[in-house]
Amino acid sequence: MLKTTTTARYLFLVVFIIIGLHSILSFTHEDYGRVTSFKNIAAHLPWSEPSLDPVPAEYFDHASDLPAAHPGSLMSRRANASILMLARNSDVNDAVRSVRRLEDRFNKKFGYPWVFLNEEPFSEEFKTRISNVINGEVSFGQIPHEHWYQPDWVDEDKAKASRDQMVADNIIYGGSVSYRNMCRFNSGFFYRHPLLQQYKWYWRVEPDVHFHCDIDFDPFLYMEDHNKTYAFTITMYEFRATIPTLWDTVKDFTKKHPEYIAPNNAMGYMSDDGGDSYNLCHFWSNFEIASMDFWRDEAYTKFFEHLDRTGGFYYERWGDAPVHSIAVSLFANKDQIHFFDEIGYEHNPYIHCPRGEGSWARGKCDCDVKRNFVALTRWSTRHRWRWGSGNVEGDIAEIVEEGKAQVTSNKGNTVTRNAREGDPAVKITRKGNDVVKLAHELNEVKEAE
Ligand SMILES: Nc1nc2c(ncn2[C@@H]2O[C@H](COP(=O)(O)OP(=O)(O)OP(=O)(O)O)[C@@H](O)[C@H]2O)c(=O)[nH]1
Ligand SMILES: *[C@@H]1O[C@H](CO)[C@@H](O)[C@H](O)[C@H]1NC(C)=O
Ligand SMILES: *[C@@H]1O[C@H](CO)[C@@H](O)[C@H](O)[C@H]1NC(C)=O
Ligand SMILES: [Mg+2]
Repeated sequence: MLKTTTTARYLFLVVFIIIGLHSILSFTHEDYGRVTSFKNIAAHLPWSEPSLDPVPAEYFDHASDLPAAHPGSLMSRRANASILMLARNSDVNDAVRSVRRLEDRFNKKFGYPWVFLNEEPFSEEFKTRISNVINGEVSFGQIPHEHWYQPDWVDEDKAKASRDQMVADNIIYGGSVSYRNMCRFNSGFFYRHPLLQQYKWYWRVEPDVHFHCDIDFDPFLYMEDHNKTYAFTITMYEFRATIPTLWDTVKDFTKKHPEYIAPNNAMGYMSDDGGDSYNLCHFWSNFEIASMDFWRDEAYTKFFEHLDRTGGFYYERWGDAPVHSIAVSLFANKDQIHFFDEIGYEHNPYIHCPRGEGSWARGKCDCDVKRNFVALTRWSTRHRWRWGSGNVEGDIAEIVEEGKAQVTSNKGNTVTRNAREGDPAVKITRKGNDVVKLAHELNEVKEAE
């Protein structure tokens, strides 16, 4: 595990350099024709860690720098964006809490419009109580019937048998049809709602989530200016039992449509064997800031149709998180996926608390950074490394910037390496003996093929 934020920053730097070299090498040495084959996507175009690109200082608001006083400054620009919540009338208390928290920490300053969606008409109580905690614009929409309910062509007997089996297997939400409706809607329909047509960007918010820090910058503008498509705060593993055939369905699609695969995709994030199997990694989609135009585009539209036609949203229990994550990792370039370290976020039971230098204090965060085990450690340990001419590989366990790094072999020998300036020592864990290498020795690294 990474010890400090300094070492974490180093890791990203090292990964970036290594990947840069590797990309050049693999492009010059390999046969271009193989690039479009699914199996080889990751081998040619490896995933690098999402950069820990901090949001630049000029994006932050300063108390004296109000938009009215400084027309033309960043604070006076606005993105074509809305904040979106899907909720039931019965969610009203939790919905109000989320809204209040995001208004306090972010939106009272920025005033982005809220959109609430529900497959039923919102109650007067829901509308009144939500409107009471929002200063700006808010609208409430009903979801068209055909965007929500299980389609007729889905074989209900087959779907029911699979739900019953999932209940017997104790799979979370395994017996719920409404949960499946919700996952399918969030995968392929929300961005088609008439209330959202006028917007490009959305920020997805759920009932009873927490925003732990002041967000004194506009994440939409940051994304627009930096050519980002999709942003997340937490990443984790999906339950395999909910998606038994999803990956094969994805592979069918990419075989038919290699033209949609981004040249510099993030396949390496989702697969440890070059695309053969899915490693279950996904962005936790209860938080998303993303471009709806990506979902509206031809690639994702065809992809969603392909998935939907199999009935997997009902015969299994495909979640919108793996569906979105797989799509964005394949059809967007990896630089277009952004990790917002600055946004302290919690959806029970997981939390992301900012760890970038100075972010926690600047954001007046109320979260405990020690509870923060999910996001970055999973990114960084996701990477496998090879070195030398053999086939040895392992996971990075620690980067030592100064002094020596030491590992003990199975036979009890200790191996040490002294970090040099600009060339940290890297501890790598693997099945046999752990090893320690200098960063420059990892330049030969190849991703799993
Ligand atoms: N209108 C409507 N919204 C729903 C329905 N089911 C879920 N949602 C919303 O869809 C989002 C995800 O549902 P959740 O129940 O939070 O699912 P989850 O985040 O996987 O699980 P939790 O751990 O229970 O939060 C939330 O914004 C819910 O309010 C439904 O049947 N109707
Ligand atoms: C906002 O984005 C949507 C979707 O891309 C687009 O249709 C609309 O014209 C945009 N509005 C403005 C004011 O740019
Ligand atoms: C944004 O990224 C896309 C995909 O990588 C690329 O085609 C486009 O040229 C980029 N635009 C800018 C302004 O950098
Ligand atoms: Mg939830």
